[in-house]
Amino acid sequence: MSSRRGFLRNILAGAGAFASTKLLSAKEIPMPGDQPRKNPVGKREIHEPEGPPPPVETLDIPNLPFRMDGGVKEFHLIAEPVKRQIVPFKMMDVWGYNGSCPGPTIQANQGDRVRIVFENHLPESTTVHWHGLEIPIAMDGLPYVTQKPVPPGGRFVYEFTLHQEGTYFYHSHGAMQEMMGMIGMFILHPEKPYQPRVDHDYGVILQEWAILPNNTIPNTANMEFNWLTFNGVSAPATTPLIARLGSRVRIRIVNLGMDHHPMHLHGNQFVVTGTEAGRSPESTWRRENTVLVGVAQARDLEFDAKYPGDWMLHCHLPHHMMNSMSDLLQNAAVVEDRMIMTTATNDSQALSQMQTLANSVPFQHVHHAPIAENANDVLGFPQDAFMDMGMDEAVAKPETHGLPRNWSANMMGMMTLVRVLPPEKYDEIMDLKRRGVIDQPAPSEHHHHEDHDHH
Ligand SMILES: [Cu+2]
Repeated sequence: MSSRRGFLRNILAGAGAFASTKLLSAKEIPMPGDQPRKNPVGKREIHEPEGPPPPVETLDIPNLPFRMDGGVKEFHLIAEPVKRQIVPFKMMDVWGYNGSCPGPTIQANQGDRVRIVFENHLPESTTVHWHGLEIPIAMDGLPYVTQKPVPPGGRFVYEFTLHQEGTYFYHSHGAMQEMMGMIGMFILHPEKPYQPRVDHDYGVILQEWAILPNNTIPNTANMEFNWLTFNGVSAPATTPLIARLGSRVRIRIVNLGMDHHPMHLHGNQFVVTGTEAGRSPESTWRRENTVLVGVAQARDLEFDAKYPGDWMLHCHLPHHMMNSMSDLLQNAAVVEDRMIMTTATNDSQALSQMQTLANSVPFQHVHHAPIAENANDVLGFPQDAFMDMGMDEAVAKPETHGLPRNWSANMMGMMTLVRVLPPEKYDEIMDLKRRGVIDQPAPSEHHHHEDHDHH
């Protein structure tokens, strides 16, 4: 019980750290589109545009603060080892920037002069490449070709003018370092606000990792990946994207890994309004609900949030909709060569497996979904039967407020919820966020599975 409290405290401390980062950046980063707004291309059906466009929110990742030096926006970017809790029961030792993996989001405006003072706190040399930016060759971050590698303890000053707009990213130009997590988003807000205006603007970085049981360090040479993340966390630890009913939503998705990810949104159609090369002309927008985000690509999606509900956004590759359960099996006699296989083939095995996990991490869980009496007589069983792993309490945050009990049981891998909420529900969550209140799901009775009886 005390360890559970400690765990919640850690979560709270983490949330506080993120909150303060957000406050800092909110103060330091001017809102895009300061210029007066014209009412554009006719009337929107469901809402009237008002105010400047919102800043981009890369949930679970802070913004990189800056200071003004004359007319130059100066950022400090530090490459360093980072500990990242991917889900409540799994920690990763990865590399990133400024204590975050992926690195903090850089937001600037089209036309800005920026200086990025880069320091290398890694045990090996590195550089920073600005993916898609049209900048002088000396700033391109290609080791030996455009600059000397930045040695451990060394620094390099990148400085350039941004004439583009859109969704970009920065990354190390070493293949293994990329797979250790060294990427961050770089948002260029347009001089003239995009039309139509959006009310919510979210950023998501897709990554994948190969981490063996009882290990915390990604195997960067591996070709099979057992952990798939949005902004450095796997579902159900991913923070839901919150949207007010009747608003327009943009989601910017960037992919750096070994696989392409078909990203699917439930219950809505969106249009792809931009790529890694910036905004696309409206004549090219087409309706889709699944968009392939290839390696090194960015895709901006927009849709009108007119259907209330908790709509899932996820990679549709089946293996990217799982978390490695092999960590569960550390005490089991058999670990199959399929890293994601469960060794449980019946009720009591599955329940004791769940109890093992529940004991190792202080979270409340519930039982798996019902199975047939003769399940074990059916060839192929089990498939999804024992994958359910509810952990509502351990991943609770303001954005999960009001989700149905055990919502987290089927959330795994590259997955999150887009919660389209009526105004009063939306305001309630915004209020919880402002006050930094962690939502606590209704408690249910504690028990051990040894005492479990069927119901
Ligand atoms: Cu995928």
